Amino acid sequence: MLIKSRSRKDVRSSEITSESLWLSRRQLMRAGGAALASTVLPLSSPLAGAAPTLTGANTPPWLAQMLSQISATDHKVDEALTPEDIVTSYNNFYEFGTDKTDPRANAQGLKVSPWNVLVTGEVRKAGEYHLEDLIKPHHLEERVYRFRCVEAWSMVVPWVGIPLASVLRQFEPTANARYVRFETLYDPVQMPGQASLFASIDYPYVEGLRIDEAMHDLAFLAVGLYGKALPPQNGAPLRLVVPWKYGFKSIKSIVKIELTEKQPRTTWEKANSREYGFYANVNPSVDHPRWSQARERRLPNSLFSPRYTDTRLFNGYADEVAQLYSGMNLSRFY
Ligand SMILES: Nc1nc2c(c(=O)[nH]1)N[C@H]1C(S)=C(S)[C@@H](COP(=O)(O)O)O[C@H]1N2
Ligand SMILES: [Mo]
Repeated sequence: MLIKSRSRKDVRSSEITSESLWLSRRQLMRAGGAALASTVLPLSSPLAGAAPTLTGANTPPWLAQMLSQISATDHKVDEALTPEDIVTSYNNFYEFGTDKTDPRANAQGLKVSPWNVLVTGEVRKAGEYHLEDLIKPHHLEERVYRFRCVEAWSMVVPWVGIPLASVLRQFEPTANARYVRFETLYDPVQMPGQASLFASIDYPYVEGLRIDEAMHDLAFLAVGLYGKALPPQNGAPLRLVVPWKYGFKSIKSIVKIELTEKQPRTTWEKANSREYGFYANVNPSVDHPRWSQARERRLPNSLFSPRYTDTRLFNGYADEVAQLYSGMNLSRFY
């Protein structure tokens, strides 16, 4: 994860959707969802046919249906949302290239439906699941989380999904399950970054959590953002969101979930364990070997409006998660 100097075009003002505009669109969508729910229209009806403007053209019907009934929750922050156009155009998804604009340019062909997730290891209900069978038993909720990359930029994103714990419980973890290991799709035909001879990391991308971290209510599996299905560049159709950890823990396009007894080796730890640890908890007083973590740039920013803010311990979620790490030396377990 190199820090690259970015040009001001990354934050063109024309790309910025105002929060009020987004909110009014959101209300429209809720209204549409309520209408759908009360009249029980067949999915082939003209009204359902109009849905793609709200949910995205490649959204499978089961997901479109669930997205029309998102429940809001208490998980909000008192900060402005990062505009949707920034969230979906300034990305890290090395499978599609290492420049921030590469994922949006190169990921649009990713086939996200049907999508299977292999569940293995220390679970009673191992097997290969259709994504919809994992998601449909639940209710989608919206969670507005701060999102802090190890590269010292941050966003505020309205994710849509379900708590990771609810999904993990479906698999009935055994008493030996002490960690959860996640894997991204490996498909060099669809993911040109995986075919590159100059790939800077090993594929498939692997991430992991301790079981108590994974079971924490804030750990979230996202299938959408801004009320719509996840765009490919943001990790469609299923990605992890762990708001108190650096962004690289939030693995995208998950095809495998394994419950393990031993701590999994993760991609960035393998690439450079001195710079990227397994825990990767956001911590302003533990610097990256090559830069300070004391502050962050809140996107969208520019040369003339850098929008620096102080980074907070556990990204501002210390009240919720600090007890997971009581007694641990956070400089040693970074
Ligand atoms: N498979 C995969 N997952 C990934 C990455 C990646 O390169 N490949 N990048 C990570 C990093 S470094 C960050 S900051 C976030 C970025 O998520 P976003 O593009 O949705 O903001 O995804 C994380 N998940
Ligand atoms: Mo990141």
